Amino acid sequence: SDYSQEPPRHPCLQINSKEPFNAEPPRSALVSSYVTPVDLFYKRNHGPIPVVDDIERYCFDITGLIQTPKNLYMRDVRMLPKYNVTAILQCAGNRRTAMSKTRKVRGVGWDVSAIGNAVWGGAKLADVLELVGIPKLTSRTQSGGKHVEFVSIDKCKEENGGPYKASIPLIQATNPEADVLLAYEMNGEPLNRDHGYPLRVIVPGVIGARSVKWLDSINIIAEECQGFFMQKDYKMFPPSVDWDNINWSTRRPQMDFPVQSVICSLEDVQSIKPGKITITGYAASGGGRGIERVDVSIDGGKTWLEASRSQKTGIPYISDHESSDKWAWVLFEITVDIPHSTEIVAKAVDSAANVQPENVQDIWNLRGILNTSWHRVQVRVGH
Ligand code: MTE
Ligand code: MO
Repeated sequence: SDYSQEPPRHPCLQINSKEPFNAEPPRSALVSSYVTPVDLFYKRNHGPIPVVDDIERYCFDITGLIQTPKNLYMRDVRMLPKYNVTAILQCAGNRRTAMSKTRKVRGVGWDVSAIGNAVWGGAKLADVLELVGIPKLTSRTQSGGKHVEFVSIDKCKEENGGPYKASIPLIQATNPEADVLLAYEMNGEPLNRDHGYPLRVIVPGVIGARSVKWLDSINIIAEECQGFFMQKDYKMFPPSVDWDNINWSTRRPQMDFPVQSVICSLEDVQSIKPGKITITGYAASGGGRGIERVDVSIDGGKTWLEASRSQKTGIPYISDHESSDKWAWVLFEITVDIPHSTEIVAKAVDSAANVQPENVQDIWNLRGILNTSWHRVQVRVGH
C-alpha cells in the first residue's frame, strides 16, 4: 500500500495506528465545543487516503436492481436540495482500550474520543435515489427487503486490496426522515481528504463503519453487502464467543449505536485539589433516540446526581425531537464538591429508557466493540 500521499494532520491527535492512519483528539478537546472542529475530529481508516484531484471528472455509478443505471457527477448532487444535518459519528471501537483491560480483544485501541459531532452538508440519499426511479418511502412503499450498498475508492487489506464497502436497508435509504446523506461538506467547508473528499455517506444514528467515505458506486442489491466489514467484523458477540468457536454467520451486522456517555474533563486517573470541580462530558444514543438524562456519581455508583445537559452552546437541552438535534450529542455538566479521593461515574438514559450497562465484563466481546459501560474515572485528592 502507498502511504506517500497522506494529508497533513493536527499535532494534538493521539495516533493509535500510523498506516492506516487512526487517531483521536485528547478527550478534553471534545467538550470545548458543541460542534467538533474538523482537524480534531477522529480519523478512522483502513487503507491509504485516496487522491481525487479532478473534481470535474469525479463521478459515481448507481447500478444493480434498477431499470436505468446512472452515472452521477458532483454537479448532479449539488443540484438537489442541500441539507445540513448535525450528527455524531462514533466508531464501534470507541473505548476499546478499556474493554481490552478486562480481557484481550482484537482491534485498534481507542480511548474515549473515537466520536465527534459535526454539521454534515449534502443531498439526501432519498433524493439521489429518486433520480434513478426509486420512489421515496411512503406508507405504501414496498422495498422488497432490498439493500443499498456503498462502495469506496480506497483499498484495504481486509478486502484483499479491494475497496471498503457497507450497506443499509433500502427502506432506510429512501426514508427522508432517516436523514441519510451524500455529504460534500463538513462544518460548512468542503469535506477534507481524511473525511471522505469529495463525497461520503452519512448514516445518522448508526455505527461509523456504515458511513462510507470516498464514494465510488452505489449498488441496489437483494441481500445485505457481503463485504468483510459487514460480515466478518462489526458484529456484536456474547462474552462466551472467542476466536476458536466463532461462527460469524450467527449474528447480524451491527447498525444502531446503543446509549453512551463519557466524562471528558477528567483523565482515567486524575489528581485534583480538594473542593469544587465541574465535570463535563458527552452523551449520545443511536437510532434517533434522544438523551433523557445523565446521572453522575461521586461515590463509585452508590448515589447519583442529575447533570444538566445542553445542545448548541449554552442552550439547555429538552429531550424532544422537535426542538433538538436528534442525531447529535448532548454535552453534560455538573459542579460537585470532592473532599477526598473517589471514583466518579457517568451513565446516560436515552428516550427509550435504555441505560448503559454497569460493567464492561458483561458486554465483553472478542472484537471489542460497543463499550458503553458506565464511564469511571479515579480522582486522587491531594492537599
Ligand atoms: N469508509 C471508507 N471508504 N474506508 C474506511 O476505512 N472507515 C469507517 C467509516 N467509513 C472507513 C469508511 C469507519 S470504521 C468509521 S468509524 C468512519 O468511517 C470514520 O469516519 P471519519 O474518519 O470521518 O471519522
Ligand atoms: Mo469504526
